[in-house]
Amino acid sequence: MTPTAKQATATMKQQSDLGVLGLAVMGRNLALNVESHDFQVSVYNRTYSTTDEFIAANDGKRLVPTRTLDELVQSLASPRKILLMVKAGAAVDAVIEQLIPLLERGDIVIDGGNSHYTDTERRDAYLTSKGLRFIGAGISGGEEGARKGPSIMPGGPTSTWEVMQPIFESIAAKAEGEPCVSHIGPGGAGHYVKMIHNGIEYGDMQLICEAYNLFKAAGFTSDEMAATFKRWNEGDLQSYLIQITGIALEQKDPQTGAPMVEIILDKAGQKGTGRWTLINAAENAVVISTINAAVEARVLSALKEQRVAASRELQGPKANITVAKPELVAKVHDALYASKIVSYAQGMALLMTMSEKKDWQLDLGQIAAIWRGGCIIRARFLNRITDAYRSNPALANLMLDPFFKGVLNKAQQNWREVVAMAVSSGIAVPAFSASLGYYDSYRAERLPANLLQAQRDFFGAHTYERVDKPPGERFHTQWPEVIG
Ligand code: NBP
Repeated sequence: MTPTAKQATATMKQQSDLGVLGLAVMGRNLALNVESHDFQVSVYNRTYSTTDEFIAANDGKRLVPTRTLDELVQSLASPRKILLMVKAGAAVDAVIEQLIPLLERGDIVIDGGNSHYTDTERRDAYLTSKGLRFIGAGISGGEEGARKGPSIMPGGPTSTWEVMQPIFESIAAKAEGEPCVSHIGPGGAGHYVKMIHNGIEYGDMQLICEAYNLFKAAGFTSDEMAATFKRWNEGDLQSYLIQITGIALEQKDPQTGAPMVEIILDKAGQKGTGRWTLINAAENAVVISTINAAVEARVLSALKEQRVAASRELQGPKANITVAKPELVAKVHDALYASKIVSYAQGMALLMTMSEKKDWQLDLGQIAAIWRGGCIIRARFLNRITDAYRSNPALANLMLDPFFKGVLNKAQQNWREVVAMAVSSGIAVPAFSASLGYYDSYRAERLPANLLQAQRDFFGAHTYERVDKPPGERFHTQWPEVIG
């Protein structure tokens, strides 16, 4: 036995503070994170060899391997706390069914996977009916976050959150000294907020890709682009995604020496959380056009073979970006920053709508605060969102906050020029232009919806309101008959 192992064994408790069920990438790293904060962790994986390997690789740590679920449950201090880190979907239900007969009243099951919030609500009601307690916790940050400090979005009853709080707060990332975790709300609120986080992540990534695409069309080398993103990471665009983009762009393919990103096939994958966000936004009539554009951009990218064929059939202009490079960088910076603000404004509007609908009482400022560290969208600018909602919790739209309004007003001219430049060069910028379209629609005193209402009244007698009469009064016109 190594000295560390001896020392650890000496401090082993009879029963563990937490059980982690599922030892794939996330589970094993979270178990190590919890253990490193002075907790004893029991671990279980359906395939025992994984548990065995994990324990062998982490000799001396306060980890207790368990071979069966019964052993796992028996190894835990009461009330038992079991963190499920299994594949989202049927596996979560299967594991819950197996655990129920083994657990006692008041024990806590935490689902830390990427579950759909409606599944979480269903499981919450089910476990509560069995006298058990349930937390649906969104956990963001991937492998590294899980090990070193993720952003955690737990939903469930306040009393259950309070039991979990010491563990969650110690393992979460810290941003300016504050743990990136707080109680989000009841039921499925935590997993819902994680879903919106992922939707926003899709938007952020696509906006960065559009900036890259414009730079490429303007003849930037990948090293020039890397330097640009690195510089941006020092300023108001500072974020994890900008940082990793700068690093990725300077990597060279060891086989060819070419920039690594140019060797990677332009076909994006997705796991579905972006699509869930779109469906939910549509169900609640909230516009999230930037995230929508981002999800659709991934879908279109996947049609690689069709795109290659169409590139020979469908005509467009030759890219012709003549703006000097430093000027282009400044303009694209503004387009990216403004589009990002719009994307967050849309995401926050969706959070606010669902909060009201479900009476979750989400604290939008606090949600932005716990996204500042650990998670994929971590960024300096989230502090500004926190400030915006702290000074006005009823803010109708983030774009109207004095700080963001100032940025948008300053950036809007460059933003337009970038979108115009892209359109006239035949370069698709779906997220930049969707964001600008939202901005221009939202700030339009009068939209062409008057004509739309005329059309609806024409073919369906749907009636309309008049500009010169009180709201709510409905009118109908006998429109001329259409022949043929
Ligand atoms: P996976 O999502 O790849 O799931 C693999 C784990 O699930 C293994 O431990 C596997 O056991 C277990 N499992 C399955 Br599959 N079916 C099971 C069943 N019927 N009963 C018991 N165990 C079962 O793991 P992951 O990538 O670590 O992700 C875990 C969760 O965290 C997911 O919901 C994921 O979406 C979410 N998440 C992942 C990331 C990431 O970066 N990977 C980031 C954020 C959130 P086995 O070894 O016996 O097959």
